[in-house]
Amino acid sequence: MDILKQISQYVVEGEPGELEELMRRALDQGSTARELLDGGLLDGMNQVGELFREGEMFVPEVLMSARTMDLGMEIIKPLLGEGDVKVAGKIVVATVKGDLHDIGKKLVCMMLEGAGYEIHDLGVDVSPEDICRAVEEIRPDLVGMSAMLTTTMTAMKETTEALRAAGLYDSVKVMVGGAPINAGFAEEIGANYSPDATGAVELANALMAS
Ligand code: B12
Repeated sequence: MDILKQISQYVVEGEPGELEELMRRALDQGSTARELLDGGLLDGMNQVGELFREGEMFVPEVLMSARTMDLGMEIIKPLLGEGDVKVAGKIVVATVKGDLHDIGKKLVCMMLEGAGYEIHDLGVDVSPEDICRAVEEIRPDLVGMSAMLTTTMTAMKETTEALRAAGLYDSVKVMVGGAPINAGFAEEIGANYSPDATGAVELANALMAS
């Protein structure tokens, strides 16, 4: 089996020890962080998503896969940002209230950090009030919100409304993303959308320039 397929398989099976060893070996042998991310880790997580949807994987197994994916991302994190030193802007990022999914958000943070942004990651299940408080304290250029459940998308709307009510909305630009989110929803709530982490960097750069 080729190395990328094996990495993806370890994510599906939730085997962090094996994954770490193989990823370090692959990097030693000249694979790039980007190759391991796209062809290995993300491919594995996509398979997990399908198996979960089909009822062939359950929450405890998905958690093991998530932990394995996390470890894989930690290994490549220092390599993705190599070469960038300038601070492109400050971004507050959070998974919204009621939502505990953070793999995609972490990936977005990693890519933005790699592109030179100063990231303030507030974590998961973050209320509109806490996001407003962070915006007041940190005074970021951008706010990024992640939601993976259709039931938590509404918390994004509540957050943009809370930012407006607190008079903070005009001082930041808001980006949103996550599986149930689309451009139409983003526009409706006064935010900007990108479907993935690479797009998030392009979007952040465009928003900073506008
Ligand atoms: C891993 C996972 C979990 C893990 C999360 C672990 C963790 N630490 O994150 C655990 C087991 C905890 C979990 C729990 C639940 N989950 Co879940 N989970 C998933 C799964 C399989 C993968 C998500 C993932 O990490 N994908 C990989 C990452 C890299 O992709 P991503 O998150 O989409 O992020 C990318 C983009 O969306 C975008 N992006 C993300 N955020 C942002 C933010 C910004 C600003 C931007 C610009 C872009 C952006 O960029 C990212 C990188 O490219 C998905 C299936 C799926 N297809 O998504 C279900 C899924 C999201 N879960 C689902 C469900 C139902 C649940 C539970 C309710 C299950 C239960 N019965 O308990 C709970 C809810 C817990 C809660 N309150 O949040 C459903 C949601 C259905 C829906 N429409 O609402 C899904 C779609 C599975 C399914 N098909 O049924 N889950």
